[in-house]
Amino acid sequence: ERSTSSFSYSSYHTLEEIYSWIDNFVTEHSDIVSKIQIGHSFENRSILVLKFSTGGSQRRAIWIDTGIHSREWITHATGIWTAKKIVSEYGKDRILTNILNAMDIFMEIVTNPDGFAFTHSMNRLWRKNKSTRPGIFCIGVDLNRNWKSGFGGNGSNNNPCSETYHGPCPQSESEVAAIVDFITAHGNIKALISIHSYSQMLMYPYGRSLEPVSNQKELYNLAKDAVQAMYGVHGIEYIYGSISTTLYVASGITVDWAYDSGIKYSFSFELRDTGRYGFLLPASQIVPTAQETWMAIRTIMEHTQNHPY
Ligand code: PAY
Ligand code: ZN
Repeated sequence: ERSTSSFSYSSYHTLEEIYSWIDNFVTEHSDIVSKIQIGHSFENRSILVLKFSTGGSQRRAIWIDTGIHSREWITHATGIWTAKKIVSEYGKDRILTNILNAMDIFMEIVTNPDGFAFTHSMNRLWRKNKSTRPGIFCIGVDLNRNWKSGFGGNGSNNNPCSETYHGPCPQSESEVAAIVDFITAHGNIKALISIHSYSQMLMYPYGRSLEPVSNQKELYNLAKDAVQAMYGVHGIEYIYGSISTTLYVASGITVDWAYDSGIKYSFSFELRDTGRYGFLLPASQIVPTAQETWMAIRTIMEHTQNHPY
């Protein structure tokens, strides 16, 4: 791709296409967007984060990641569309403009680059990363079971051949360690949104147990507002609640770690659909999915901005 104006936001793309889109995007919007390399994957690919900032230093910030599970292609596509939306709405949409005048936004679009490359070359339904270890026959760790919070607990698997294998120890995977190091060093991330598919859900911690978080009422009400805003776009229904009570118990996940690290606005999405196409969501649904998701993300960002802590 030569510029982002010739890039199709309604198609799925390879890793190379996305990485070259990132370079063009940063060049075209260098006033508010920059690219940060936060680490390397197991197979030594760059792990990239987009930073949206209108100034200041270490401003309060929102973190958004997509594609931690490589087969969830709608999430990368939604992330790309969202990045473009942020730059085009800045200065137009009052709410987004206020947010970006006070806070930064970080977006990691390809959170599992090795797995994503593999979904294009060999196995469309690959979920985990691609790490290998001496003496272990099966490949890959589930990056959404490798976080410190509740590591090894219910809804994670000790068997390296399992799709939910948690890995040998917390943050054993460079893809997870890169985020932990970045967010910890930043120290001012106030909301985290981790985007998966599919099931049409908006959820908050905990995944690891049925125990309610201390601001569960606030998160419930915020999720309700966000889901209502989503519904208004195309009439698609999302259900909401804690992960353990809405989906299933899952331990060692991103949002539990974020919440336990002091990020009290931590959410995960499961985007479209509810199973008809599942991970193989037709490209014709990329833009509508991204449009409705944007309304929810905007709702969460606005609440975060209006409730400083
Ligand atoms: O969103 O973090 C979350 C919940 C836990 C997800 C997980 O198992 O890691 C839920 C699944 C996912 O998005 O990976 C749901 C999908 C449909 C799946 O792979 O089963
Ligand atoms: Zn997932």
